[in-house]
Amino acid sequence: MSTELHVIVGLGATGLSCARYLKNCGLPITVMDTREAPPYLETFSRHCPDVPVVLGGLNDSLLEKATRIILSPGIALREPAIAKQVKRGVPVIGDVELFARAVNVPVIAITGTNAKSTVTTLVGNMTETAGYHVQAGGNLGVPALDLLLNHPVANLFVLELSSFQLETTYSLKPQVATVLNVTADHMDRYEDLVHYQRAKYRVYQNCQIAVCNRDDPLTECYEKTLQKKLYFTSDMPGQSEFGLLTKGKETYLAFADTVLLPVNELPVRGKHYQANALASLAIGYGLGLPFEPMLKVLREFKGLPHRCQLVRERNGVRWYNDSKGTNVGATQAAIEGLGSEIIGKLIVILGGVGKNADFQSLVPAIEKYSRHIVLIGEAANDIANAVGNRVPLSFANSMDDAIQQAAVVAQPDDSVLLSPACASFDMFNNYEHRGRVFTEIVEKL
Ligand code: UMA
Repeated sequence: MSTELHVIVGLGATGLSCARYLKNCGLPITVMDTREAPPYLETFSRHCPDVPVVLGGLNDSLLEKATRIILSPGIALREPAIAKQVKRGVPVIGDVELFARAVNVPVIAITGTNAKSTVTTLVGNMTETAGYHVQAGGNLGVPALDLLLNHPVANLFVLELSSFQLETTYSLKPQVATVLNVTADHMDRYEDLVHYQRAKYRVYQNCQIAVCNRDDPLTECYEKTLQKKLYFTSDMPGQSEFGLLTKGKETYLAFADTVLLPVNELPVRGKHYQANALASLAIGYGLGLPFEPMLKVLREFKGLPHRCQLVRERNGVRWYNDSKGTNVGATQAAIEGLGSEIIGKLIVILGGVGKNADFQSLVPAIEKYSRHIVLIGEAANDIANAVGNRVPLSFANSMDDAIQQAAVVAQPDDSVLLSPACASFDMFNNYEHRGRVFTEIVEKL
């Protein structure tokens, strides 16, 4: 009988997917969760009725019996019960590491503080249009191992990876890897920006081609075994770089001095989205895709829900849902991207769970582009303190209240932007829920 024991820590989407996969491999498993009623318990009991589950805490004596611990991304390696086992020499890995050991077709790995879901979706669409049997997922949507289990004929995987997932990933060998950008996020999990950046950097280990952001030195790749490095920039592109070229009155997505597509033909507005398009082109180019299928996707892609999504126009005021703006960097990009494109000013709805963020860095963008800000949730006072009296502000006690206040101050040609720079858990189940509530109320105005 096998003396191996895989202990899966966390019964969320990842825990469930790891349990299904390891069970499929015929390996003995036990699942643990700190919560009494983890969200996937019922589904798990249906899929794996014979697997032991320990709830309400991490059981030291059971962890000591583990020959391998499979850690969910929501739990940090420095969690004392886990750190103790790491110290004892027990291998602690994540779902992406299991994926990396099993996959035998090329993988594109995409991380960054912001825009990784959009770029993952664009690259997924581009590779599919170019003829690949591709599956895209990871931190976005379907967990990596489920993609592998459910799609044995896939000949390419495009993975969005979070810093949490990368912490426990060791042997992924992506054909193309990128860190799109690094700005402060999850500062309740990491000691500082350096530790957070180090986790993201792990995506480059063992990759063949790196795609780096010329405008963000924290995305630079220094791996010695690299075959090729490509860059994207929101500036004029240098040799072998993707960037923006202006000729006459028209600005183009370009590769070096070759123009590819006028930015006016992109259905999604904003400079931050143009950077996403350029990053996707660089990744596709690295993989060897021809330009035409990539440009076709860029001409057609209307953006992801909850990312600077236009909800409606009413009395000359446009309402945008950017509920996915869950950190300062994302919200700054949305304010600058949208603010620089509109004739009027922005009314920004901000606030929620602040995750120890420093809201000071948002203030210049807010000051430059907004007429007024409306604050909600736990972080409202912190944001108000950071902004001071540089922009008129008000407090709201619900999303409905925030929307009514925004409607009163907005003038024709203005836009109202929900981009909270915060997590949603103080008032909503998740960012999608927050975005849906916003959209429903705005549609009824
Ligand atoms: N938790 C406990 N006790 C446990 C296990 C988890 O309290 O024993 C808590 C965690 O602290 C966390 C929550 O439960 O607050 C969920 O943790 P999890 O690791 O079980 O999460 P999953 O349901 O497996 O979802 C994870 C990603 N979530 C996180 O990393 C927190 C999902 O990304 C991802 O879609 C999914 O795996 C499939 O790959 C979401 C996310 O918010 C969208 N990601 C962060 C981000 O994008 O910023 C990193």
